[in-house]
Amino acid sequence: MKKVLTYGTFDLLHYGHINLLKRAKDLGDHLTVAISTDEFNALKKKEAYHSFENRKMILESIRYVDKVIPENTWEQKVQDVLEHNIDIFVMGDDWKGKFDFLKEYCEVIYLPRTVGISTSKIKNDLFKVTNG
Ligand code: C2G
Repeated sequence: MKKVLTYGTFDLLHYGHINLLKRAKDLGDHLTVAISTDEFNALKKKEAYHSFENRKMILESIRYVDKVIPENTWEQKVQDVLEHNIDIFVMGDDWKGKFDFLKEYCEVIYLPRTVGISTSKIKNDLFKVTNG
C-alpha cells in the first residue's frame, strides 16, 4: 500500500485544498493529512477561523482523506514519515524546495497550487462585499 502524507491548516476549506488532497491521494492508496493545531498556527502567524477540532472533523469527512493527525511543530515531519511508513510527501509548490530534506526518507512531490483561490482571497472578498 502506497502511503501519502501532506500538511496544512486547511481553514475555510476551498476547492484549491480539495484539488491538492485529490491529487495527493491519486499518487497512492492512503492519504494522511497533518493538520496544523491552533497553537502551531500561531507559530505560523496564521489565525484559523475554525478550531483545530472542527478543521479535523471537516477534513475527516473528505473522501480523499484516510487519516488526520495533528501538526504541532515544524520538526515533526521526519518522525511522521517514519512512524506512518510514508512513501510520498506532498505539498503545494508554494513550498517548493522547503522540504527537500525529506528526500532521504521518502519521495517528495510539490504540486502546482490552484490559481485564483486562497483563504485570504475569500476573507478579502467577503470584507469588500460587507463593507461596500
Ligand atoms: N493549496 C493549493 N492551492 C491553493 C491553496 C492552497 O494547492 N489555492 C495547497 C497548499 O499549497 C498546501 C495545502 O493546500 O499544500 C494547504 O494549504 P494551507 O492550509 O494554506 O497550508 P499552509 O498554511 O501552507 O501549511 O508544515 C507545512 C504547513 O503546515 C503548510
